[in-house]
Amino acid sequence: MNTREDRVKWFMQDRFGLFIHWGLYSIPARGEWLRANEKISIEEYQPFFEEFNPVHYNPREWAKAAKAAGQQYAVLTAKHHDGFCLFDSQLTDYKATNTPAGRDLIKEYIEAFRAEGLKVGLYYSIIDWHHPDFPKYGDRYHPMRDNEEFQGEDTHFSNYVAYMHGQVKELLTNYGKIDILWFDFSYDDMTGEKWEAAKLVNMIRSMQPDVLIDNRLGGNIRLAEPEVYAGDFYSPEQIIPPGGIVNRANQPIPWEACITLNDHWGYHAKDLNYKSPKQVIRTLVECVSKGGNLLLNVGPNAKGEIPEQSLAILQVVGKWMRQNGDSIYGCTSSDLPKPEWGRYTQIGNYLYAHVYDRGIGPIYFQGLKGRIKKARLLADGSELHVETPWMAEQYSDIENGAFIDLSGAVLPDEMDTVIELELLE
Ligand code: FHN
Repeated sequence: MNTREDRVKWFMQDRFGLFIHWGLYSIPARGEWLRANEKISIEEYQPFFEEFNPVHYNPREWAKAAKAAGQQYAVLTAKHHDGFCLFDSQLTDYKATNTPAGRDLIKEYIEAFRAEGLKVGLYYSIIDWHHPDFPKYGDRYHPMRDNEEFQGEDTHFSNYVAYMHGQVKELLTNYGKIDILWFDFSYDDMTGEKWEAAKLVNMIRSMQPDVLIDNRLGGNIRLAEPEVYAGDFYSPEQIIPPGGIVNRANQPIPWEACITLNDHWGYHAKDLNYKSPKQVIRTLVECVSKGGNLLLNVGPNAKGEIPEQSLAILQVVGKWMRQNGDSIYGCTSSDLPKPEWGRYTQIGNYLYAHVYDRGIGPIYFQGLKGRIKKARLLADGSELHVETPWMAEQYSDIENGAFIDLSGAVLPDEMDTVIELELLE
């Protein structure tokens, strides 16, 4: 019986993944919540099913872009809240193989990303606004939540639960080894055993014991003895937990922050509010400096193309990762206090100083006097010298501090200049 600690080893090493939100909602191009936000009925949404034909869908290109960005795994929406299945499920007709696309988009994604050496995850919405037995009127989010036509409707939620479990079984049966099952999301009383989550997870573990599961089936992953369905990692969204995530015994637990590149998960044609490559790099560093992962999202359009703006950001991030990936992969938090000029990540006796603020004079390393065996600029491997310059003699912490004088008034990389410090054992 493998443990969570066994299962998450690769996850804690890989640190950086690609989230992909894609489906029928890419056609109206107003984000994946448009049915709920605009109270769109199944009938009003049906034209997008009739039309869906991503003629430029080439997941190998997606995989190459992710790999070049330094991402080590990916998570693609197999089914989002609208209930549309990108995979060839035998339990519904509401699937990509029945649209003009006529293909199993998940099969192609998994084959392509595996071929590029990336691990493959599947996002699966436990919410389903298409299934007839999912609660509608009075539900907190359902597109028909206020439509009195559905008041008193006779639904059989157990039918939906059986359908949901059956689809998860399909995903774990028909596509080989799946590395992550990313369930989304529980709310109000729609949580835990409402989904028959223990039975679901026991089935998952019997089929693919190594698959990672997020914490959105319900339960409390921070308990000393979490429920079987509480998951393998915590999944903060659009936020980085200030001090990382610990359980009730104050022990760090695996976590992954999922963050959009603009302000929407699914494709939104008018949302051009993209983060800069610098923001993405510093977000990734912050996650790792707090013991977590970053799952960075793209929302491909109706043609199956990742937006150019997203690709451009990923390319810049990838260049930085090629030079500085050692300060991310397998790294975690340091016990040292956060320095004024940036952040630390660490793996064993290698401490990585992520310098954001050049400041004036030498870079000051509190508490590291006599502890640094070697210092290198990570990007090019050039030697840096640890020495106490004259001006520090009178005005700085020469008792406990170490100093590195980066020549010049500007940093070699204003996004994040990384100094590799090999510490004495
Ligand atoms: O409702 C979803 C949303 O569409 C998106 O999939 C995010 C990604 O984590 N999860 C839910 C919102 O918390």
